[in-house]
Amino acid sequence: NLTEFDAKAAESGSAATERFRESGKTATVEVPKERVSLLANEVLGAVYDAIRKHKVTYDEFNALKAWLINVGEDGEWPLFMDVWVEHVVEEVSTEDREGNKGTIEGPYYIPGAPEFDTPATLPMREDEGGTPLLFQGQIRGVDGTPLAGAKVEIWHADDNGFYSQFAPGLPEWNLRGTVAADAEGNFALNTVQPAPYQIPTDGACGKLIAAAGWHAWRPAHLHLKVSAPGHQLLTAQLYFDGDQHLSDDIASAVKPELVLSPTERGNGAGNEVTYDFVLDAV
Ligand code: MBD
Ligand code: FE
Repeated sequence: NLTEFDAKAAESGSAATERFRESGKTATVEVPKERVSLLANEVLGAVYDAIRKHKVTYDEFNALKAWLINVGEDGEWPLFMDVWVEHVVEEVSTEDREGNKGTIEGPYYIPGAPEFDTPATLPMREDEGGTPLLFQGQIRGVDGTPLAGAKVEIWHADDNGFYSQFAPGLPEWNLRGTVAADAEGNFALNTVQPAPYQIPTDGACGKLIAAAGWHAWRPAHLHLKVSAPGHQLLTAQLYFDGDQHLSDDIASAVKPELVLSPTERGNGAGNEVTYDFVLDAV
């Protein structure tokens, strides 16, 4: 009987690769020839520049080749892309928004989580670890109008830093859910505060981190997708004040607007925090 502590990079990686293939994200993509050529030339040009500038050796070239092969074998291309590339794509694709800041989706989103009306409690184990957290807020348009029909999808790691469906031994939808807000866009949900998250250290991405002398940590975070009819989908993460990795997230996905400051509810009831979302119209 495997537990979440038996999580292996190659298994969470291949689950993430499989999920990406099934996501439909590539189904409609057709990038024009001119654009492929432009971008491929520019990226390769940047690689040639680095090789010349630093006089890259054959040993280094072969080490890179071997490592790239391992990224694929470990299924870690989704992890690599989301940790080291997605934040800039997110930045340029949302630069015109007036409403809420968002941030990267990351590799562990799964659509179709169980649905609840507000106030909700996310699916969790009877003895789920972590400080209980009541998370509530309102979803509005940029003009301040409360948005009827709004939904908050939320997914996050447990108190040990593991995600359901990507580590063994966890209930299928643990700490994942879709919460329907009320007619005024208000939502409230009960969960537990996640722990800081370390990306798998035993796969190819972990090898790069160790070889470069970096660290593998992300600050503790809640992942969210907030939606409402007639409005742009907001993909975001929320972090916690005082987390030591807010300033050195390996995935470069922290923004100051996305940091929560929960307060104690008293009587051992855990913490609570209010955070409102503002969505741009489509
Ligand atoms: C995560 O949990 C995550 O959110 C990102 C962006 C990358 C790896 C793991
Ligand atoms: Fe995450």
